[in-house]
Amino acid sequence: MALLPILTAPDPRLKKKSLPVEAVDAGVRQLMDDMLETMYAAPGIGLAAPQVGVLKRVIVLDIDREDTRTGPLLMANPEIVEASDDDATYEEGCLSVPEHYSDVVRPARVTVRYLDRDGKKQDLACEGLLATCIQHEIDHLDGILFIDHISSLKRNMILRKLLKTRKEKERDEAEGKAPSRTRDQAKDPEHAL
Ligand code: GNR
Ligand code: NI
Repeated sequence: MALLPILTAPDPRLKKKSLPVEAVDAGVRQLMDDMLETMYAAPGIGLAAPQVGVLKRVIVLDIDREDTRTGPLLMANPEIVEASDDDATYEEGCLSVPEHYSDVVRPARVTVRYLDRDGKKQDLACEGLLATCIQHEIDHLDGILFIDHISSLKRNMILRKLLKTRKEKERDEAEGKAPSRTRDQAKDPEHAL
């Protein structure tokens, strides 16, 4: 098991279309297990392979709620085979768009067809947060983020803020490489100049 670094927007890899897996082999199972561990650690309720820089159609989810206790769901090549006409609105967030949340409208119920960890074909009917989350994860496999479902004004504002935060972090890290004397060290005779 391993924790994988999560990419944040804007990153060109998050805009790419992922390729189906040919089979759920040992490599894909390893990826699923690492993604699940990474998702729990984040913490999040879903994660798609492109978020960890792997452009394969693999997603993991775990919606642990009073009304929907599915346990961990590991899916390869997931596809929506049925969607309801009526919509539901959820306030969505994304590990690749940290600290930003927006209402997104999607079909309220969907049926998803996928290969499970054993490579067995499954059909799962979903509603509520699980339906929303599965659609959010499959969007990732097509290079779509939840901010692509909101107004371009709001989207561009979020992307600008994310870029600014990243630049500040990079600047702090660059300065951190040559650590300046801390206040405590300055007071300590052993660190006197
Ligand atoms: O952890 C997550 N929470 C969430 C909340 C509402 C709608 C979608 C999600 S998915 C998100 C984790 C994530 O970024 N998955 O791609
Ligand atoms: Ni996401």
